[in-house]
Amino acid sequence: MKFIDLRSDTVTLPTPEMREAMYKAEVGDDVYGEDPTVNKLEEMAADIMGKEAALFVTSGTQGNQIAVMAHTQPGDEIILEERCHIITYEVGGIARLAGVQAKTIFGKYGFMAPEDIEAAIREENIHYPRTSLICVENTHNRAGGTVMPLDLLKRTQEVGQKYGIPIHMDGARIFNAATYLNVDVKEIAKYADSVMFCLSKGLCAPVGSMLVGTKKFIEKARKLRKMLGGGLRQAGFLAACGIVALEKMTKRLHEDHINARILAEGLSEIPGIKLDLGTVQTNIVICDISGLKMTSNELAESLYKYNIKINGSKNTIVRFVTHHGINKEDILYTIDVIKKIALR
Ligand code: TLP
Repeated sequence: MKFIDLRSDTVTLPTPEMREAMYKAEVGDDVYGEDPTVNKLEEMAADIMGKEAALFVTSGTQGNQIAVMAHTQPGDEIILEERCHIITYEVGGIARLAGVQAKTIFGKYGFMAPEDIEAAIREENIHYPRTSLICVENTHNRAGGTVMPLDLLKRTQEVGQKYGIPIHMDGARIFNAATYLNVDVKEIAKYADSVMFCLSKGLCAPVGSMLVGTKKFIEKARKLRKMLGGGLRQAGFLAACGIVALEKMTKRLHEDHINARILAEGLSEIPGIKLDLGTVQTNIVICDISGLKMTSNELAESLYKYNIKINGSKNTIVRFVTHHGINKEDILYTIDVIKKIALR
């Protein structure tokens, strides 16, 4: 039975080409640096992002956590947007693993104003922690897959440089951002000292993310990855899929963006659903269904009966994510079903 799975782009399955690449992959022990396929993927990733070096990590969460640990010392403070993934969905890891505290700032569309970042940077005072990192998320997941404008990124970088504070970008969906802006991904990555991006979301690889930065940063990150149990052995089987992801799958993301737009426009016409079309820039659609007098858990349950999966919760905010496994017919069917549920 086919399900239309709009819970996340993490549900994407490896393509036939990836399965083939896995079968044929040349592998070795990556902890010894001897897996040729992992080495190739890391070189490719660094090159694509315009950075000196890259590290294959098990997940986006691991990449972000390693980055925070590598850039900071326990007791430091780091600046992040209030709804970002690191704060919302990483199990409090920055407190537990890096031992840092968070200074969160609300940013319209998920992007902190450079003046607010500057105001939040601590001056020297015996009472204060040291501000040692600024994190940005691009695209911003909980703000609706929004893309950070390049001039805002540049101004954020300038604030970091003025105070000697590095910038880490959670670029889990950085290729969606590059697709939306129609720029080379380097044009985005150049504004951050380190970037984490995911192979296992819209790009369909089964496992893995990349962390990129300077050689020195990646050396430190490699050791931290080992400490966290992320030193994989014959990881080339996974890296082989990552290579296909980077060579092929970054070029089709506009299809997901078109489908998200169709879904958003369809939903925005349903009475009881509130949706800011301005936030629908990539493959994520977030709406508020409070007007339907149901929670998102209840909507999820109703949709499941029609073979549509979304993530539910006790509140009324609903997220839909389009990806390689979703086509236009799926989207039109989903709009029809939600209309039916809303009008009943
Ligand atoms: N996001 C997942 C869930 O964790 C919420 C999703 O379904 O969207 N940064 C961003 C911006 C992300 O959206 C995610 C995954 C991650 C980091 C973490 O990646 P993984 O899941 O590989 O740890």
